[in-house]
Amino acid sequence: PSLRPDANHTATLPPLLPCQDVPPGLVGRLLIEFSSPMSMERVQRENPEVRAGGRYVPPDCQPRQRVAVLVPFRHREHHLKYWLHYLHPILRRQKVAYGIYIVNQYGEDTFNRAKLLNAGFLEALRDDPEYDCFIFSDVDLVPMDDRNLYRCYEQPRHFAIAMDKFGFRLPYAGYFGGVSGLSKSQFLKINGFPNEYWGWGGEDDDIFNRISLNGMKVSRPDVRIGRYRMIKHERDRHNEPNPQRFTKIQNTKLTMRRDGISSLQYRLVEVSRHPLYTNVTVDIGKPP
Ligand code: UDH
Repeated sequence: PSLRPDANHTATLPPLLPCQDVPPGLVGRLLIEFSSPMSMERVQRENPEVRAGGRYVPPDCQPRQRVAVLVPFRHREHHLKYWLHYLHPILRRQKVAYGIYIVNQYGEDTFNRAKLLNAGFLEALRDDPEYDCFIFSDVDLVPMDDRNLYRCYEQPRHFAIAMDKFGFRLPYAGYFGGVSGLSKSQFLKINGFPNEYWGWGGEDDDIFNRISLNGMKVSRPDVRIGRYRMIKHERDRHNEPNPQRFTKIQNTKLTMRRDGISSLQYRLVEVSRHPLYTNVTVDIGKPP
């Protein structure tokens, strides 16, 4: 008789062992490029293990965390194909139990990355209340090493520490942009992200301030492992640099308790399950 009886008898299966702290199938440094053509059909064909809505659970071990990967988004379909092409296999090798959420800003008003991510946090939890770890990733950033483990840590994590566009170095000590991760309790402790940064810049520094002001420290991978390639692009329309960002980041201590997940308001426009991701379109309004 088989050790793995058919579906009618799964209740008798022995429980899976916890996934190993260092997953055994990692390959290390990866070749990442964005010049060969990519299609969503190809990415779907190459990732049949991913379930509808971009969900995956390792089949051979019991994952320790449930990870929602949230991507702020508008009009970046071309980047999304590459991002999904690279990220799904990496997350699978990392033995992550995950769901991918593309948090799409409705309409054409000024972009607001941090507010989108706040909305994504609540919508992911509504989709699956079991998520206990949240990874926030720009759609144009792909890790160059699968030892950069997409999970949550004792302290809030900054993953994208060595991007090609910054010469594979941190641009400044308090940089928290690009890709970051907080457990549910770390996220709630800082009252989530600020909702009041419209346009480009500053929201990541505000989040860094929130973490420090709440007695936490940013944790980071080794600089040889935290390397990223960014898909080159021009500045998007309706995401101009925000001139208020310099004064706003001086005031995090005063604003963080009133501005955050506790004060978030938005209108859910649509949730749709695609083969490799869940699209969540939200109307987050416009700057005052
Ligand atoms: N994003 C969108 N759509 C937008 C704006 C931003 O999806 O219209 C998301 C996307 O996930 C992106 C992230 O927000 O990766 C961050 O925005 P960004 O890529 O514009 O920020 P970055 O700092 O680039 O990477 C700034 C403009 C650089 C212009 C350089 C011209 N040579």
